[in-house]
Amino acid sequence: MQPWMSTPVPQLPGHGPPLRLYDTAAHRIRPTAPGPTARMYVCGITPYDATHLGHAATYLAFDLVHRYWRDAGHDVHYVQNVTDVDDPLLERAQRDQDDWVVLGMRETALFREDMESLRVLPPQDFVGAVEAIDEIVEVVSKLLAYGAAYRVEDPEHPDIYFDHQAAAHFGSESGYDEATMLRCAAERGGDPRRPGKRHPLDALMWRTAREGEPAWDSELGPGRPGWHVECCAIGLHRLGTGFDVQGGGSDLIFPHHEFSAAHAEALTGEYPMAEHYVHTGMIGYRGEKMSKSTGNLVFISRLRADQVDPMALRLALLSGHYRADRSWSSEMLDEAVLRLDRWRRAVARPAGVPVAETVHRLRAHLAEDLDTPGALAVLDAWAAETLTRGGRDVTAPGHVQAAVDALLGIAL
Ligand code: 5CA
Ligand code: ZN
Repeated sequence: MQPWMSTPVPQLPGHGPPLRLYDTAAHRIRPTAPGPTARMYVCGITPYDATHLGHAATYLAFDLVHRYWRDAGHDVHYVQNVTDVDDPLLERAQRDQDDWVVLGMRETALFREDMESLRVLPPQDFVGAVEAIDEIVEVVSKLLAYGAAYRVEDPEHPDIYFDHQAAAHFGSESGYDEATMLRCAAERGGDPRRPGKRHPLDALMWRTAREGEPAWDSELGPGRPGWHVECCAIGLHRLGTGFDVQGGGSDLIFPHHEFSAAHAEALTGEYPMAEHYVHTGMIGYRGEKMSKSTGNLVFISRLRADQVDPMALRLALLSGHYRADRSWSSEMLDEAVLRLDRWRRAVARPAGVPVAETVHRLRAHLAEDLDTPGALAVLDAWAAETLTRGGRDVTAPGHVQAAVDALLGIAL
């Protein structure tokens, strides 16, 4: 698929410390250590509804990773998928008597516009499940041949499942016990009660064709892919194994990322699929997680239509820490509008207070697990001093403007 347009990223003098991120699998903050090209896979949208603030917050967090690595001198190979064939998309299309392909295309187009307006740097590879069917079939076929996948004993629908015991490190990504795994699987797209499986946890890899559902001919027989194998195949095919970051919201810790990692281990014999598993907190609204199924959504496109400055929106979403579950409120946006105005007035001054220390501290906060509240406070202090004391450094406003753009993605 075509990704969205990129915005130019200013080059800043110097570098910050290596980026450290919380790794779900290790239960602690660890340094990232990418090679010349940093490799990141972030789970993309299922395009059956418009992008809401929760999605946006997640992609903004990984945009900061992308930007920090670029600032540190790395190239970044960033891959993102689009789950453009899956149950929720098909169900929504049927409910609205819509064509599922057109629904997916429409919502993906809107997502691109939303990302561009928020100045999220695009992935290098933006890949739909449908365009990756051949890659997915190859993975499933190999896992069947290795005995890591099997067909359920159901003559009508001999669907293919992954035997979770085929990966020696199964469970190491989430760290969950079996009861928690079973509960999460039931809540998040799994089917623990499906008869004929070797174990209730085993996850669907290939769903044989059903009346009225899309299906692709393949050596596995006509059908469509399961969800976890989609991200495993798309990621491995482009990044190889042992890439730097696998990312998404905390709702993907289990079963999605556990199974993608387990498929990859059973397929390649190598472990781990990703050096860091990075998960964002959930954005809530009116007391509940913002989700398409709950319907308590605030859409980015709606806010854009209401003339909300996307930079204020970006700043509002960055004002909390990415790992914290947090609630959206319109006051957050009001505060961000005022903050943005103070920063803009300060960089519009002909001179400001010196910035070397400011940029150093800004980088240091971001390097420590993307401490955006700390980073924003550093900039607040510079803006306040420049607005009250004035300052004599004529290069300062330009430097701050470039740093805020390069590292935080905010155009002042
Ligand atoms: N297509 C799959 C991933 S392969 C999927 O989960 N799609 S999604 O549209 O449901 O979510 C897209 C991304 O937004 C995922 O990374 C998900 O974890 C994240 N996300 C969903 N809801 C929220 C929320 N309320 N707050 C923060 N992130 C969220
Ligand atoms: Zn995914």
